[in-house]
Amino acid sequence: LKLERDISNAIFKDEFFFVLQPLISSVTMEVTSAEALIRWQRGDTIVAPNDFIPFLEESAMIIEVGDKMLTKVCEFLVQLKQRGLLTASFKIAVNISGKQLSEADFIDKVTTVLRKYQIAGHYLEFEITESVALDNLKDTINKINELKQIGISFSLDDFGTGYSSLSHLKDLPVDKLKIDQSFINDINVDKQDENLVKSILQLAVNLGIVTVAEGVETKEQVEWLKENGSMLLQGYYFSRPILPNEFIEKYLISK
Ligand code: G
Ligand code: G
Ligand code: MN
Ligand code: NA
Repeated sequence: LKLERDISNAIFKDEFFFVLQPLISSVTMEVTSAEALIRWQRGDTIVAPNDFIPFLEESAMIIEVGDKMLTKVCEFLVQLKQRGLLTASFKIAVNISGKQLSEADFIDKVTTVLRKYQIAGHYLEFEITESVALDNLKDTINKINELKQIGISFSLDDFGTGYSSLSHLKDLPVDKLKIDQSFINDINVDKQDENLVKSILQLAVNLGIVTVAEGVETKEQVEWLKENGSMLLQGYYFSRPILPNEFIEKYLISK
């Protein structure tokens, strides 16, 4: 298939890059971190991850591409550090696929890249989804704990969309819970969604987990989420995912 051949060529030609979307504190309204989102420069079109990540995952090429993403994010952090733009509380969140996390040498790879670039672990966050986490719960918990030892934090992505079990959430040592945008969309329209998000926020408070509301698009949503205690906000209302250089200009230099 042409797509598959193009994808494997894309790895050699280094056609993958990332954009950054800021996460904003609902208390200070300052940017606290950013999520790195992969893109594929295929000729003169930019391909979104949903159109190629599934292929990468099927073929195990996701390992190579995921490793490369981590390297690129570390290189970006080095650039920030050298320019004096890296504050101690800033971090970049990287999406980690289940195939990566279940690799036996995943932790070795992560520590090696951090050492190579002299980047402290607390500058990184790993986003995993519920399905990944529950795939092999015991192994996942062990790996998360080991990576947390070197300062890397974890967030549970797309919360609410998987075959989630609230009882598993208690066992997963994640720092953040990202409430899927499908629940945020109708937060001040649909009473049921409103109640659902309220209970997720309450649950997170009880478990001592920081909440992130994803897909925030309106001022009304921002107000509602502030009032109801979502600690971090992410979405087009603040910014679309933008190129790393734009992110520097917009959020790290101009302040
Ligand atoms: O950027 P966009 O909203 O189109 O991202 C769509 C999906 O692709 C999201 O679910 C996101 O988690 C996933 N994704 C983005 N970047 C990466 C990446 O580097 N690795 C993996 N495994 N998934 C990613
Ligand atoms: O990793 P995750 O599954 O959370 O991917 C987030 C996806 O949501 C990315 O593809 C990103 O481009 C997209 N996204 C981010 N903010 C918004 C938003 O405000 N509205 C919509 N519709 N999509 C968003
Ligand atoms: Mn994510
Ligand atoms: Na998400």
